[in-house]
Amino acid sequence: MNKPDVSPASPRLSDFAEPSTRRGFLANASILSLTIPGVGAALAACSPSSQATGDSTAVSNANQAAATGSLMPGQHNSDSRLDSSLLNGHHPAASLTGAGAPGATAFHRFDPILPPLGSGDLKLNWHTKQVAIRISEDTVVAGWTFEGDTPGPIVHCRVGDNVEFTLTNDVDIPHSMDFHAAQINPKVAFRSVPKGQSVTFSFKPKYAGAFMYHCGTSPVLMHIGSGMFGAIIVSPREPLPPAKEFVLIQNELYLADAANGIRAFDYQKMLGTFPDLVVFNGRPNQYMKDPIKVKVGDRVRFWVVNMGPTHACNFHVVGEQFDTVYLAAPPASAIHGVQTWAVAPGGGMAFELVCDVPGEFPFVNHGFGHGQKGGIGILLVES
Ligand SMILES: [Cu+2]
Repeated sequence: MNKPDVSPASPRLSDFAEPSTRRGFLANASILSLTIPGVGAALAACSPSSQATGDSTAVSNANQAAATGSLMPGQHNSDSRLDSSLLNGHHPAASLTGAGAPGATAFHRFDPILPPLGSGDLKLNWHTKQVAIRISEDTVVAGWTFEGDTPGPIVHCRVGDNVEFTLTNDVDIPHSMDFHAAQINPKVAFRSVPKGQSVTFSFKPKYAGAFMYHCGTSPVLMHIGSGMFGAIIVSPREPLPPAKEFVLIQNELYLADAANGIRAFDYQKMLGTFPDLVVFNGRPNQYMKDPIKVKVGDRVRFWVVNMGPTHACNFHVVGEQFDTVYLAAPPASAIHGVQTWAVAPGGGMAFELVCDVPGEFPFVNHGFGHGQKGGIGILLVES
């Protein structure tokens, strides 16, 4: 985790809105229930109708969830798909936001397929955007993003490729970019940039692997926790065995109550480390409803990256064993015959399995307190 040289002002609710839509976004979002010093005043000044919920605590959240009875489903079925199917309904901590979120993006399934390699060097020109994102049928979140979605775009390159990256900040809050695949002076490359300015840097990944990228602007917890992250997958120069390759990015969501249909990210909850949702690729249970499909005989390679910001991803596939897990840069550090392996926050690893039999295989965070909060999907192996 880098520590940028620039110390931006404390983020404000008003920072969330583009100038042209500031009033509307304040009315709709009224939300950043942050308890960073100064934010409360900004809230009050900028949004008289806001419903500050900065006093949310893990305890009250637990009480709320318990009050719904939703953490005690009282259901059991020996079929793992059916067990996990209780997640297909409304999430315990997700208040209904329904259609009352004007301007929100339509729900889309985040494509987990690893993008193909390009012809060589990469030149990326990204912008920061603040977007109300529908992450499920009933939940819209107020996202801080790279390129308008969370996670941001999946980057795929090879060891030694030159990655030239430019970040332009279009919003009022300073932002930055920290690529874990880079070896570079963070004080220069990963510095925060204010609105209207850009930062450009280049790097050549030295190691293969699944790497995180994220905004590193202080407080980093809030910028990651609000959606500013993604994955860069670095393939080795010598190709790995042919496989169907997917990227799974785990992150936790700490959400304030809905205000006008939109749930802000709650910094106080982030500090409490008791998430409302733990998800793969930004949306709870999306691969339960629309599984990842492969064929019998396929080798599947999951590039698993854990954005955190705080908890581990204890990756496991029900009914399968990992043929190979690469503890570090593939193809080195391979271990075989693995049931579960933890990916640390800020870390990433490659997991391979060979689909010998057809069926529905749930991939889960086997820390089930988190798996039950949305960190689960289905690998559908078809004959
Ligand atoms: Cu940021």
